[in-house]
Amino acid sequence: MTQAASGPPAPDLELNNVTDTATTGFHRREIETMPRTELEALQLARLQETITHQRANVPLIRERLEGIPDPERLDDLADLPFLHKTDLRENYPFGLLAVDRTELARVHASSGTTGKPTVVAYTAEDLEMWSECTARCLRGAGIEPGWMLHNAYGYGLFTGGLGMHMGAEAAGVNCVPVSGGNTERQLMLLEDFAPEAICCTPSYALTLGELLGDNGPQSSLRVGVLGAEPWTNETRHAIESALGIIAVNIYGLSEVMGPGVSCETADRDGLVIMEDHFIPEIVDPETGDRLPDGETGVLVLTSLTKKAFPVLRYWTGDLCSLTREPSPCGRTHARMSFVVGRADDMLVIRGVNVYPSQVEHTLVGIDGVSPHFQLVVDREGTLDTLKIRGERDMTNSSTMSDAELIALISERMRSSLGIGAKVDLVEPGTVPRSEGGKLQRTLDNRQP
Ligand code: DLL
Repeated sequence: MTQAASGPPAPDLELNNVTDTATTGFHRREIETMPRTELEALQLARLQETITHQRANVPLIRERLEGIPDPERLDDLADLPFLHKTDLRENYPFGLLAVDRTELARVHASSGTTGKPTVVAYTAEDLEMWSECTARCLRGAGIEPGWMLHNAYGYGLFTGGLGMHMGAEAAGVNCVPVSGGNTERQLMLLEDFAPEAICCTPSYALTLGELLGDNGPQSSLRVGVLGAEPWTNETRHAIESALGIIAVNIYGLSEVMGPGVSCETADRDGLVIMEDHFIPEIVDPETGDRLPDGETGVLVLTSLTKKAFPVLRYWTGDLCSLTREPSPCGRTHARMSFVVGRADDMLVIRGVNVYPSQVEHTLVGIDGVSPHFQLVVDREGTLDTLKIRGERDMTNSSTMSDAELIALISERMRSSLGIGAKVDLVEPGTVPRSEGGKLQRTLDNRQP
């Protein structure tokens, strides 16, 4: 998978050097390995149904689609307008629903950075479809029916906890609904219950790995299904060795469903998109034009089976690339790369675009440096400054002095970011850790 000229670094999908203890399984093999011609025929039929349903039930969409003929081919999807997060905000809370409120079985919401949350809703049928998607994720990751899953995603309005919980139940996996936070209790339950699998954010997996210390690699855990925030293959290596697991990447967003839009299998070779339920497109962030497979751009998703809150061409803002090559495990659905950032995560520092994932990619790969870091952006007079606060990896036997390590990090950062950054090696344990949820690693102190 290649990268767009001006974007963040191409995602590294190289496999890890860990001993595999899990092999991918299937939840709905016939669908997951369906020949692409059949899959695409199914997508077209479902797309047409979704558009009819939206025209009939959502006034805003009916207005926007006026004069646009129904797609006769999948490619015609590109003629439809995008749906943006602002559309959800402007129609808060239930203005985009395509069913009557009495038909709803559940509501979720994601906390916005400003003001009101983004609200989404599901019928009972939608919840069943969602459970099937997350069940596929768990089975594909190598989790077997009968295993125990420590579910440390937050339960509540956030889609992570309940989304994975339903998938575990559908896959015959025993789910421990721990939710986020209260790390002491999490550590106790991990030891006492001895679950084989865990799901949580990658940053929380790092926190748990650090606290488990030498006991981490010997823990009962074998598989981790981690996502909800950007991370890199380098961080994956760190998590896999700290916890002795295979760590797969799961992606999703509440506007489109929640976790389970896509997920890696135990092969860790790209995130398989549940293409019988969602059509992915990659578009140019500036022009909105479709980009070919392999190029990095904004992921745009269309739902094909949701009833309460269907979305046509939802602009996720997440930057990644696609491949439609069949997977080694026999799955035929398109795969996406790691998300390399969001257009709105990009920092412009002295005119240079910097993605936090570039820093993570460079820093976490350096021997002797821990995977915990923070970016601090300030303005001194008229000049923007970037500081990277990192820590030494105390479990690593690197013989470099602090000064040598700082010089090495600075040099690598300059060549990867194209600008100089001040590097501070702070006391181990000082940089903020995830306490259960998504971790904000960037502190931008500049005035807007
Ligand atoms: O984070 C859903 C989720 C829960 C996904 C648990 C995976 C596991 P939201 O709170 O609506 O939903 O946030 C969605 O989080 O647009 C991405 O920017 C980011 N995100 C989610 N998964 C990944 C991932 C859930 N694997 C937003 N890699 C999305 C990078 C991710 N970013």
